[in-house]
Amino acid sequence: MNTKLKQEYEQRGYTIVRNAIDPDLASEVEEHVHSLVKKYPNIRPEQLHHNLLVDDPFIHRLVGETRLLNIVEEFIGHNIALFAAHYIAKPPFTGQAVLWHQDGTYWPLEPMEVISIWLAGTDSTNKNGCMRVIPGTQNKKLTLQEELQEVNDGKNVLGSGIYSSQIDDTDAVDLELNAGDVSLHNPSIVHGSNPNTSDNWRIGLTIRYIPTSTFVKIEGHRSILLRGETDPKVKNNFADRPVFNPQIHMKFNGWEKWSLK
Ligand SMILES: O=C(O)CCC(=O)C(=O)O
Repeated sequence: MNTKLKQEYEQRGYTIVRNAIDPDLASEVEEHVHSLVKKYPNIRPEQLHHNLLVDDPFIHRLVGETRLLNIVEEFIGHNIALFAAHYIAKPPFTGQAVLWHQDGTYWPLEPMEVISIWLAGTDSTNKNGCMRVIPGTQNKKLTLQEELQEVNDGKNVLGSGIYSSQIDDTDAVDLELNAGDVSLHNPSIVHGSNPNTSDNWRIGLTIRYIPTSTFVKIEGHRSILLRGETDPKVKNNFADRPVFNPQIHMKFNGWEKWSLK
């Protein structure tokens, strides 16, 4: 058990694991985003949401990566599911910002037992709009959705955020990562990111892991069972294991294992 990682997370509401996945897998993440951008030309690359990913064999392979699940198991135990994944890929010069928010505001999870991994598919720095957190805010109560400011100016990944008058970002920390690193954050911590005005892509995958005892209260939502057992008392839906189809899926290392049910 990596108690240092847990201690850091408990104290600060976030922590970082360097080289959490191999460079080859991180390169595939980058390639995957570019393949999805081609496949969905009318969808902004910051908006490649769970519904577009949940039947994709590469995503199942990636979120089920043993090294990631071993980290997650320390926090939420052995019975692990994916609640949601979302690529927030910011293109050069025009990449959108993410307004200050707490993830838990948006999630109908019962209980709110969940851990987020933010996986870097490219380097993610202050220059290209890395994620930023305000340490200590993981202990604040969740802002309700009706208390948020709605902002639909096309410049933000989320259409809402916490009013800036309620934010003190003096102590905000840039979570600068290299491709293949991950950060972990608490569902209550206030976080966001600046636009990408640099000439490089900033690619990140948000991966939300829950214990199978957490109920996802969204009609028709499909989670992915990744390790251990489902909980018979908790009626979540799970996606089937996808079958690799070269017409629609990116080829990746190990795709053959996904070519048969
Ligand atoms: O990708 C970003 O800049 C923000 C990510 C985020 O809000 C999250 O992972 O909850």
